[in-house]
Amino acid sequence: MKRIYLSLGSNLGDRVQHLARALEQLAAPDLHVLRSSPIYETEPVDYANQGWFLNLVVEAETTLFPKQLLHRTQRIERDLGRIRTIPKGPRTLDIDILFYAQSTVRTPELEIPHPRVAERRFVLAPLADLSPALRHPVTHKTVAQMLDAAPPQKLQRFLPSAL
Ligand code: GSY
Repeated sequence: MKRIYLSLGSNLGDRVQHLARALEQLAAPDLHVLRSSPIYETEPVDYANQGWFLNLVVEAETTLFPKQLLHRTQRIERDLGRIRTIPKGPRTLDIDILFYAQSTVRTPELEIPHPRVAERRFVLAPLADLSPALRHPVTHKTVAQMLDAAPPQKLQRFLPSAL
């Protein structure tokens, strides 16, 4: 069993429902969701001309290998109606793999830890609610330290938890 952290985001349609359905679909015999963070409403980064996101982070345990996990998360994104239109633009659901135990993966298809984890308050704030002392396997910084150093981004708590 490997401990993993996933970031979920939605900024199209019924955002709470998309996150709730994604959490339901993540739960499986080979993936056990342990905890889900509060939901934050967050201003968009990278592509500003779009609606605000709802974001949360999930802590889970899985027997899936990283590539299998990626394919699982991509299938859930597709099932929830994700259509890739504008790159970095609006989406019903996005699932990013943040950490896979203390492992690193670098392939054209997949990078773990997520390459932008330290820059994204919309990831670090909910992650810090779950595991502030978790360390990045390459920089060895804790989540709390990364959150302190991250660039500004507007966000606020929206709901206590989606579970
Ligand atoms: O990479 C996740 C999709 N995404 C988000 C997001 O989930 N939240 C916010 N606030 N901005 C984002 N920009 C992108 S791309």
